Amino acid sequence: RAAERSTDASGFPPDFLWGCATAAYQIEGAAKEDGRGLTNWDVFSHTPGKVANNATGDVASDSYHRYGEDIALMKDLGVRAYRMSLAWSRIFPEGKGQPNQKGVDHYNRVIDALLAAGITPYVTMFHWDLPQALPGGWQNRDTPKAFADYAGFMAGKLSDRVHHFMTVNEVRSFSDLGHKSGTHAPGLMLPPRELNQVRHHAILAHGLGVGAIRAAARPGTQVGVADNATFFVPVVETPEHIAATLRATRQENAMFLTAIMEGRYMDSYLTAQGAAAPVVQPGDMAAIGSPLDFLAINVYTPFYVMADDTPSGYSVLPRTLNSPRMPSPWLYVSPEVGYWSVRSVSDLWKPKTIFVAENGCSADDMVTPNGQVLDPDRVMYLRNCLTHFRRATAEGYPLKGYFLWSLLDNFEWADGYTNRFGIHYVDFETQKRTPKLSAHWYRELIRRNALV
Ligand code: GBH
Repeated sequence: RAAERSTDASGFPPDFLWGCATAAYQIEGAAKEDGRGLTNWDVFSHTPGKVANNATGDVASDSYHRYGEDIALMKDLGVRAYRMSLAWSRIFPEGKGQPNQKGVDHYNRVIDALLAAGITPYVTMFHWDLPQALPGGWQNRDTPKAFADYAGFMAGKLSDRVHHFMTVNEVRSFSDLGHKSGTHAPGLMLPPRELNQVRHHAILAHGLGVGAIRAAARPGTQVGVADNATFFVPVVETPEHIAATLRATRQENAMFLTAIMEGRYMDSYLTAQGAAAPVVQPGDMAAIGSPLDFLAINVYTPFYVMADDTPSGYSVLPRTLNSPRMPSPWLYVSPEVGYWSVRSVSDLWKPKTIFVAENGCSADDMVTPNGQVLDPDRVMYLRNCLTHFRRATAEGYPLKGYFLWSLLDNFEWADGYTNRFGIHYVDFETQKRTPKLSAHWYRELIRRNALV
């Protein structure tokens, strides 16, 4: 097998980590089992009109019961790593207070089964399912503290076997979709000052979480964040447009990843927000800027950017009517983001290690009469993205691994079950899993450690 591994222009570094990703609320189901507490997503999805077809995560892909089957699928693919999230409300049903041992037992079983299959777990502490009992949710400054307590507690339980933790998934998504557009839980549309405070609490949760995980975990435990920074691609690869790309990346993520990587809010952000700027307490920015062992990025849709002589020095191009996209209306096809996402964070902040924590797409799955599931559009999308991620590795950027979103079809948040991101098809009536064409393709790519 090693002899077959490619060293030509399609190859990835020999130790490149191939994986798949999922998140608790999207796959587990078992919403009322073993003492799990209610989350904001239970409430939101059970509110008529919030999720497509009023779908919920009550059952989802039933992975709470079928994790053994899911691990077998991964073993079959040959992935070396699995990015999963923990459901905070299985551990602390009220968000804080008394832990629920049955929740801890569940994740111990999953981790042990992964290790027995030779698959390394990468654990995200929070992927959007907030315990409903926490008063005021992310608007309350106590929530980041409760998060840190929970994250530290679980790091203490798992760090004998789990060596990579991500604090939170996508601060922008759960802040803004939940509290600005209101399209995700808890469905609020807050005015700017309150919104900025939620954003501050989100990155503060990350920062306090880093400290709590480090304090509780064994030495050597690696801690990072999984963020979907807004990424940019230069319209033309010339020095001035590349410089504009870096300016845009830093500026447009000022209240999220830029603050995390730099430990301060950019002056231009604070000035622009004026009276709506968040209230920052002493010590907050130091926590938010805690040095990380790795940076994990979720990479989907970028914007094209060009240099100009406006005060910011750049303009973001609008989408055109016919920009190609996948079935999720927000998911434009711009595979160059694979290279530019990695290069931008690397040039700006020099993280020692970068992982792609998510990349993938919805696509139309065609089920043949003999039960095969064909998704050539997904293969096209993934192959193109990986071509550009490969360029980043070839140029020496410290991209060490890639987690494909997603291992299997699941609850796609406000889209319910209408958009499928899996490389395994899930029949949501029977819960039967079927590898799609893309799974066969990914297996072959991993086997060769090269584009295929
Ligand atoms: C990721 O978010 C999530 O981490 C993951 O849970 C999810 O399943 C996956 O992507 C696929 O969506 O409809 O106009 O309100 C990706 C970033 C940002 C994508 C917000 C969806 C909603 C845009 N997400 N976006 S809109």
